[in-house]
Amino acid sequence: MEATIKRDTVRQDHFRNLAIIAHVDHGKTTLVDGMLKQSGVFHERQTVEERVLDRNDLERERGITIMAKNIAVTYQGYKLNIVDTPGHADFGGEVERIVQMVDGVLLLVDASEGPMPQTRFVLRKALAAGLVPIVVINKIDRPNARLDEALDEVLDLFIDLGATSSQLDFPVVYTNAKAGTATHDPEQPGANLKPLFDLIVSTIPAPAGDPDHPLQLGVTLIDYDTYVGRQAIGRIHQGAIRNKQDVVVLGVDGVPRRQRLAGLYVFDGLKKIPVEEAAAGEIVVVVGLDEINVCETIADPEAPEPLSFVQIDEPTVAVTFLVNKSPFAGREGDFATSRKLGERLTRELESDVSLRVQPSDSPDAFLVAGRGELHLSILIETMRREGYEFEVSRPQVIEREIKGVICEPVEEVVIEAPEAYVGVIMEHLGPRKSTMVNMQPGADGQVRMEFHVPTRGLFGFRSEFLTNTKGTGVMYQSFHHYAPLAGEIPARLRGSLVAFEDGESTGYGLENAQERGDLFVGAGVPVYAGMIVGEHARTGDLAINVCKKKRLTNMRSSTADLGIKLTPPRQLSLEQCLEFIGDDELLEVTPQNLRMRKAMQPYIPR
Ligand SMILES: Nc1nc2c(ncn2[C@@H]2O[C@H](COP(=O)(O)OP(=O)(O)OP(=O)(O)O)[C@@H](O)[C@H]2O)c(=O)[nH]1
Ligand SMILES: [Mg+2]
Repeated sequence: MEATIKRDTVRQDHFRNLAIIAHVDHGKTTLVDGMLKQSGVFHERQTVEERVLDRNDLERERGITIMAKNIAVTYQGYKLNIVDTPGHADFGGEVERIVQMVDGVLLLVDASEGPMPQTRFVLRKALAAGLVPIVVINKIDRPNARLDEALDEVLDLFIDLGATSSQLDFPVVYTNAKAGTATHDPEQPGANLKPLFDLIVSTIPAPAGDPDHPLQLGVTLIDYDTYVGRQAIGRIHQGAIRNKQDVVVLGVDGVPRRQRLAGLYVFDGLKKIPVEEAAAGEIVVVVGLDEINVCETIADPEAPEPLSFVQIDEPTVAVTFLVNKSPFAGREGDFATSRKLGERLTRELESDVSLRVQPSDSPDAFLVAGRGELHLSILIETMRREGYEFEVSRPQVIEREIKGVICEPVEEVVIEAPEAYVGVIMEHLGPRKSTMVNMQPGADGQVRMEFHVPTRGLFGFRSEFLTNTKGTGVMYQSFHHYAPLAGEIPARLRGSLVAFEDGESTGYGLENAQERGDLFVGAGVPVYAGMIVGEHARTGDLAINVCKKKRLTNMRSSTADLGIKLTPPRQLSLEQCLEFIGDDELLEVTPQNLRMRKAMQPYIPR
């Protein structure tokens, strides 16, 4: 938004607007807990759950932040508007927008891990937006914390990203977010977060903006509330805004829309409190502008002038969403039509600017592009919980022509694993067209390796990696650059076990099937011809009759099943299903079930 704002005009001295950015799990949301607690937001005896901001179901289940969220605390007369951001690479789009709302960032770095791929990504965005950084070395209580190395690596990262000399002069504070303590000297343990609060007030500049200028409010986040409807969250860059006033919304499409505010709020602790007026520098919530989207400007009707928003990185991965056409279609979901599917996907676009939805040649299929498999799988999971049923195709990477050459996305992958597994990791990454860029021994026999791998080559790698390292390895990936196509990458080696007719799986049928591979279903499960019931132990598919009943002798069939020993089926998660399905296969998603099937219909076993 630099273009229209002179950051050095009038400053709103009692505000500080900042975001907390970091790689996934480095402790952002936990630090917010501490800041909320120590600024007296909760009553003395109130029990507060951990990571209180991660309140949506999927966030709590997965222990990660998916959506950025605002809070505000008061410290010594200053109002600190703080934005917690997601650290997972797939939700990097949130961070890209938020840097436009704040003047400074807390760059959190885990003291034992040091900077990781997403640290680089978020710091690059923050530096490019000209934000003032404070480096927070967190988790200093961990036994393998290495404060000096971590800090050195952060400094290298700043230099590498071309930080200006004043950005390089960043202050550092050491924290234990879990205990809620900060200190300037790691030898002297802190007692509370006061050193951090003081640093925020003294280093992050007060927001610029002239309250007498015509209104310009940049919308950065959208929230919903069943009570008040659509809420636009953004910063007032210039001027002031009054509740119930008329405004003009300058849309991304360039068409101005005149509308009236129905409510105006500011953040206070975890809450939004109604106000009659707010001015430049403040971050506000605006209600009543029905169609409002992110990256739009709310402006003065007399002198409407748009803010310029920075370009958001393009999506790298796409899946096709299709109307469910499996033999079980329409049985389990509340919304299943092409119209419902299209409307829901379009709605998602309004709040998620890093997503793209394109109609396809068929009215029943939509191409949905996002930042990564998790970005898309969270959307799939959210929709299925809302009652939608549909099918999705295998994820594809989005190629792009650069200077006449077809290029594909390449990810930076950081792997940490015990030394003993280096061989097997290399063996599996090799055929995936990876390039090793760094390898160094870490603490306790661990090795840290950095690779560049085409995004395409990483599909299906994670589960293989976890198996190969017996769950001891960690792996992070983040989009790095586009490069010319790397050549052919071998597809999944093992085929699918495919049910051969409609019916219900039986112990007897499954017992035969399990000799041919790993099963995904147990006994008594409704199946249809063409449904994938397991992974074949060899290449190529195998059609198999899992509904077969033992010919009745004089025993009843249920008793006949008693002697059967079935290995418990492998339950694939949504992400694992997306990784498993091949080009000629689909994943059927309903509120109750995930089923994989051959796309061909009717299914004719070969
Ligand atoms: N030992 C220790 N653990 C911490 C500290 N800070 C955070 N943690 C733990 O680290 C884990 C991740 O913390 P979060 O606050 O969810 O991390 P985050 O950066 O918000 O993660 P994302 O939002 O998913 O990127 C949690 O289990 C925290 O309890 C710390 O200072 N010391
Ligand atoms: Mg978080």
